[in-house]
Amino acid sequence: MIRTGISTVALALALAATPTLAQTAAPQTPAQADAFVADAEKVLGDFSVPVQQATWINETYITDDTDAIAARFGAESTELQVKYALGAARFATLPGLSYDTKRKLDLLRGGLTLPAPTTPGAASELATIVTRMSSEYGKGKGTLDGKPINGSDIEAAMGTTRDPAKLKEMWVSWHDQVGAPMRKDYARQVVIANQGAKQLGFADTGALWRAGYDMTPDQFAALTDTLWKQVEPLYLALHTYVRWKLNEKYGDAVQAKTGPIRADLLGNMWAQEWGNIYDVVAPKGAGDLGFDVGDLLKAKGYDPVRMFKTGEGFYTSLGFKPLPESFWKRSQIVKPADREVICHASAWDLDNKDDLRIKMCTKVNSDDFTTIHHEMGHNFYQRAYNTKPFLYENGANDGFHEAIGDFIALSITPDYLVKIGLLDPAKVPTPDKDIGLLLRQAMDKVAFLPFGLLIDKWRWGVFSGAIPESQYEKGWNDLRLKYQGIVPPVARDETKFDPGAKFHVPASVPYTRYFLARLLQFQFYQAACKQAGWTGPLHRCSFYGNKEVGAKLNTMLAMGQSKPWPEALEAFTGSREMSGQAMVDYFAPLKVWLDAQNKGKPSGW
Ligand code: X8Z
Ligand code: ZN
Repeated sequence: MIRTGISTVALALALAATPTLAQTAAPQTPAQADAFVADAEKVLGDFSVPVQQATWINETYITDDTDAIAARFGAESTELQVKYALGAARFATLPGLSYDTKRKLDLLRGGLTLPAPTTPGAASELATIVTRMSSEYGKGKGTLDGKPINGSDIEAAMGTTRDPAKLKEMWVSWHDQVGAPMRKDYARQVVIANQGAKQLGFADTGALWRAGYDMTPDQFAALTDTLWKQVEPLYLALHTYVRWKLNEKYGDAVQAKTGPIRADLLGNMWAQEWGNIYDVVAPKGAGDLGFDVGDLLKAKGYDPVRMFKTGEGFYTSLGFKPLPESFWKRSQIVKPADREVICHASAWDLDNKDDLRIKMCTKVNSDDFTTIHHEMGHNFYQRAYNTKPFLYENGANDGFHEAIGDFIALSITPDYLVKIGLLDPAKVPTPDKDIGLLLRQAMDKVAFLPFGLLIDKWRWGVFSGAIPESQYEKGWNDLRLKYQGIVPPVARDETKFDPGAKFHVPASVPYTRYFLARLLQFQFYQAACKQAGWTGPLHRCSFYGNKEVGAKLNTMLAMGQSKPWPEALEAFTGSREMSGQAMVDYFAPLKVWLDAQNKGKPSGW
């Protein structure tokens, strides 16, 4: 899977604050540092292959045995990474280090997501807990009409069901049956990982996560707040409009005209993307797009493999080499019928060279068509940097990794759908349908922003102790209300654990990356459309087939994490700043329209 990114400045600062680490052991020479890094790179690179193989087998065939094997490899991998992280600390203040050695030492120190302390047994206990939570999530079931329903089916059903009682049943059963049972394991995991983070010189695990962005953890937290402020008015306008429409559809008893929105009405189990209820909010006339990508795929008889081939076709049109033969043999494209797997989509490079794979439980619908482009973005990124040294084989920061495929998918415009034969040319929405197109896009992209931000606000709070174990559930619901303006369909108490019902919490995947990616993808898209000489409305631009854009993109991707992320951003966009402005520009016509619709209506919650 995707390894995490890292910072340089932050680590140096963190290190300076921990003299015990910096001052242990005798002084070293730059040549010894070079040798240490070379050894680390070789050993960690070699060991990452069997670790990934064991994890792949576990996630595509969950049994007690594969859990045990994955946990064992996970523990060994953590121990090894911790050993090198602690070793790297000894060289950090040494003068005369080369640029690459210095950067790689910093990467070694901050490269763990869940460190364990060196206490015997700690890494093993942590790995066992993490594997258990992740597998329990994979096997998790909710109910619909009283019957069990698995994760990928319930996710799809939340998108198509419009009966509030059934939505409530699915929401409550999923959160009660999947989230609540992991509460104790999660709390224990926090304790162990925090001990590990402290031993590495970080205040807590959240500070370690925030250290991966070429600035200090505090600076990074402040940056995320600044970025949110740029796009918050857009979210507020969408929330106001959508709440009104939900009230029109369901009436006051289900969705009031004021206050927060009921979380299960938004077409997604986590209320993170709302595009599935576009039919509920579409304005008359201007909102009738005349097509839905999922319906088009079904009408043309697409199956999941053809959806994948279509996604690959976008990348090859930019000049990227087709995926290797092994991709098609080894990927898990649909849910196996005879065993438990983790359905949540992920992209892998098992040998850090060209053993690229995707693991999905693909359904023929619009969400999964986008997800295929998303996952392939990871694979093409991994391949672009596969000649870099092992420690540089990662995204410029983790937000970049998450943004590439989404940026490509922004080019799935009506004209593009015509080009690939999915949409009848006579059905291309006319310019008077632009608001509908933008609103459809905003329901996914804009709606996501506060969710993308709050998952790690919660985890940062949990790791720092600001949200104690006795208030896990309250802390979660407070943030959901504050940032998203949503409430659960039924009252929750501290016997529950709703964060555990979202994949990335049990699987320990940091989430701020997706918030950053939501903004970065519009920066990339705006830049690509400019490179392509596009002069029309931004949301109608598709750079499909543009080899110059592809070549320039490849330059950024091939850098991996060899340089601080502003350099990678500059290489493709000319800017060194992450910013919400490109997204604001893209949705500017919609904002004007939403403000007009919302006039005189209650806003906020
Ligand atoms: O987890 C993912 C990808 C795998 S990296 C499918 N995403 C986030 C989510 O599903 O919550 C993509 C969008 C946000
Ligand atoms: Zn991803």
